[in-house]
Amino acid sequence: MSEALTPQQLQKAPGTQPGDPKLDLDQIQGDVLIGLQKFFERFVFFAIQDAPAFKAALRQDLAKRITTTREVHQREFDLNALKIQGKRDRLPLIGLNLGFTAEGIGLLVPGADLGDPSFANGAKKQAAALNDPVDGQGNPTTWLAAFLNATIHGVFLVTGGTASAVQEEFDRITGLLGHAISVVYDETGQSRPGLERGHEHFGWLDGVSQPGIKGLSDPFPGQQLLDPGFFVFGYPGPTAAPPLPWMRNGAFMVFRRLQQLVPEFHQFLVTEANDQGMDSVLLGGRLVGRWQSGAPMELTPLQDDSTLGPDPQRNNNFDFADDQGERRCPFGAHIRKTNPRKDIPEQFLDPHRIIRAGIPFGPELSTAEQQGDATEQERGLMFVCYQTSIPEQFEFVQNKWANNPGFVPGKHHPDGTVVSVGFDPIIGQNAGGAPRTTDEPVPNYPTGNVRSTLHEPQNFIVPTAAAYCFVPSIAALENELSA
Ligand code: N7H
Repeated sequence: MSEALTPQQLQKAPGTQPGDPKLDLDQIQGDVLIGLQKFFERFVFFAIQDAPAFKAALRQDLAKRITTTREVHQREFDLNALKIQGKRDRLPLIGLNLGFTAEGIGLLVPGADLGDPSFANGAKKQAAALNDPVDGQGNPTTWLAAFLNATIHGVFLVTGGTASAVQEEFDRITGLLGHAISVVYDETGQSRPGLERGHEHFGWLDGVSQPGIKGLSDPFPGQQLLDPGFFVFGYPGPTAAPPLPWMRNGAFMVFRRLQQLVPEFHQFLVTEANDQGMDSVLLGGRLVGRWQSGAPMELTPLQDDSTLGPDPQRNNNFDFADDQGERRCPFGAHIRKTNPRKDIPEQFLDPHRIIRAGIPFGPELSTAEQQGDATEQERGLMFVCYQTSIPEQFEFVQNKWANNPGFVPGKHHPDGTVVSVGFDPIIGQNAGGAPRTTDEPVPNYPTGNVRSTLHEPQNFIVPTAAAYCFVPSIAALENELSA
């Protein structure tokens, strides 16, 4: 998750090598490649009630208010400068981005085919294929009613450094649109407080690893540098030309509201670690592939190093190539399942990378929840990711990697038997919610003489909503979508 202002982002310099594609930073919405700066992020899902009025507002006012990649990039440097001066003031930093579902695009540009079957189907129809719990008709059983029953045409992402800045922008947008839209679902995610800033609700530092982008990023050691066309249309990458010319500088956004059962997960770590005769903090680290501080197990397998996690020069400088016995990190660890690095050849890895840009939602744990080991108030992650193909990127990672116990294939135990890697213990979903296993939770570093299996009795992440959107360029908002 790139909750903006990660250490990487703050320290990153604009890097363009000769021959790199020239990105149109004024056209690409700001959340796509770098991430809007956000302490608060309001997700405003809406239905268009009056298409001509909506188009008029979009053309005249809204498109100009959208925060671009250039602005986000500039803000990083401004913030970095403040940080260097030791100033920690919260700036308003209002951000606004806008995406449309297939139904929304269909209303604005009738007959438009964006060439992505999952986008066209919509998130609800794709839920069963992701192993979200569904009923006999394929309807998700754990989703919020608004995402099951209502028509959603689009979403505004309203971000800012303060709650009041976000509220002001929300009022401005809804004021401009008047009766042209009705709000279907509205929820604000926010960074966790104090030292937990940048950490998701299970406790881990998030936003540590993102792919670098040619023409934009100066890669840190170990950071893969990819063609921009994997994430934004109209540039070198998997698809030479977008299916429609106005898709240039646009991207697909996947939104998933993922509830996290935090006390239950922590209790599970303690019980399981006890059964396996190990430390629960170490077990958690092996399931994610990083210590809570962000330090990779690959670089420090037996004890945390709190200086490593926030250090972009070191925190991705590993590739699993020298760890074919799961000694440092299990094959099934969340970060190894979702980015297996050198476990698989580059040509099978690159087409499936995503840029993450989520934010936590919900309150901190109450004392009662901590003491009772049971969730009473909902909390979790507003997971957001960007790509140019939903089936090949988000859905592929969730379905073909995290949910697939056979991935990574071709791994062997020291005795020659094949490793059944198991599910991603964080996000893996088994059809019907059946219990899941993952290989080698117990550290076998450095000797490799322990063999163990993790038994997970339940999912600790519950999908509660999803939407597939297209996030157009500024020009498309001003022209084709508002014509
Ligand atoms: Fe994951 N977590 O807290 O355990 N994730 N993730 N994720 N995730 C990552 O590198 C988490 C989810 C990826 O390149 C970290 O930012 C949680 C989904 C990918 O090394 C942590 C949820 C999908 C990476 C978490 C969740 C992914 C990644 C390490 C849900 C895609 C980069 C810190 C509530 C389908 C891997 C970091 C790499 C990293 C957690 C969801 C994918 C701590 C709690 C749905 C590609």
